[in-house]
Amino acid sequence: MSEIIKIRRRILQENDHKASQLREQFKNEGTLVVDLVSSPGSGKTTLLEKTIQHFSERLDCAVLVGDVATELDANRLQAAGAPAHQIVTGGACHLDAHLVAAGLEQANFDEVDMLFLENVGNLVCPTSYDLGEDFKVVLLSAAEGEDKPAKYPAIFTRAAVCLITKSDLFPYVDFDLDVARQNIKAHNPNCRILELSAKTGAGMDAWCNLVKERLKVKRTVVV
Ligand SMILES: Nc1nc2c(ncn2[C@@H]2O[C@H](COP(=O)(O)OP(=O)(O)OP(=O)(O)O)[C@@H](O)[C@H]2O)c(=O)[nH]1
Ligand SMILES: [Mg+2]
Repeated sequence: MSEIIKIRRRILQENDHKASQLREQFKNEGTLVVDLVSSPGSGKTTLLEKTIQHFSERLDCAVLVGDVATELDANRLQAAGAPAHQIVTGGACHLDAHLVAAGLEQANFDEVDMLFLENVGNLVCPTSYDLGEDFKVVLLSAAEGEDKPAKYPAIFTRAAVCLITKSDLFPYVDFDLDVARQNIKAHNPNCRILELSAKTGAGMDAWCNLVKERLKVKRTVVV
């Protein structure tokens, strides 16, 4: 085995160890944790702004958001009404479990019902990193093209949910929804696929219900 493969394997093992500790912590706290992954600009922060607002009077949400630079997204999410903490990776193209643990320590959130992790915009690097989440969600926006699940299969294989975002753009872009669905299902037949527009609100209820149901199931299992 080459040195590079050995080092990469060790990094992932250490990450998995930390992720297991986080998962145990989230289980004890009864917090549902969702990792959002997509290419840059697919609509992660906008989706979270609307999700936070949807739950504002019923459930407590918090967000850890990763970006290579700036605190812009954390500022947006705080303005939307949720405790949010920015992890500035300074170059790293993904969050890892150690960054999440350090971010949580710095953020010092109160216990929440749902913790959203907005990963760094990237369809490749976040795939291999367990963050202790309950499930990963991949976003694919209408403007990106229906071929992306075929070209970047790993994250579509790993994600439990795929959100086809910016559905309000369907009339204006050449996006073949049927082919997109086939491309996702080819890699992950069990993937739950939802179409939505955070801009118009179409499909947002289905997404929020899905998250709420997952929280219910998690708490039923824990208790
Ligand atoms: N038309 C339309 N535009 C949207 C929608 N959701 C997000 N946008 C726009 O898409 C752009 C990127 O949205 P963000 O929410 O910042 O995307 P992101 O995935 O968080 O981006 P990064 O954090 O940089 O990876 C912004 O100009 C949004 O206003 C939508 O449902 N419809
Ligand atoms: Mg963002």
